[in-house]
Amino acid sequence: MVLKGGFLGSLATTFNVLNAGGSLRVVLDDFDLNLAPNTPNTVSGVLVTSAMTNQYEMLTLIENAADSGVFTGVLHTSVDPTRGFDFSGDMHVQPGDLLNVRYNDLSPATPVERGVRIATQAVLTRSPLLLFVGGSVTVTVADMDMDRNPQALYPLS
Ligand SMILES: [Ca+2]
Ligand SMILES: [Ca+2]
Repeated sequence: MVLKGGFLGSLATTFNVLNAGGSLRVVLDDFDLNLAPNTPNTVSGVLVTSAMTNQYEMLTLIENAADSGVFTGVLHTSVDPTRGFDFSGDMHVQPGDLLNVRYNDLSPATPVERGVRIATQAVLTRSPLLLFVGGSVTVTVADMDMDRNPQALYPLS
């Protein structure tokens, strides 16, 4: 493979936080991989790894136009706490998991990475558990995704 050389690839994902079971769209921008200007090229070698189970999935990306150097691919996920088969095309994820999306650019020789968090489901608790007429109830929402600023109390709306 002859590389035109020198463009450092950049990776983007549709979401920084993905719902478990959702599909993650990955975009790689590296003009070096546009080997034929008159036809869309394909790129395999974008590796996605689950931090919780260490399952691997390899994405094949397709150039979105004949001469763009921009490649897109989709990773499907399933809500399943067991480790899925590597390279099955279906990443098993659970809430709180962290997916690492990695592409090893050959020119320049530099790994490019992005992290995508799997959303945690909010847990509702109330206190007291038994209500009496005229009493008050406190509802607590525990959801790390809502906490955009860990230094401050964040108002829910
Ligand atoms: Ca490159
Ligand atoms: Ca092309």
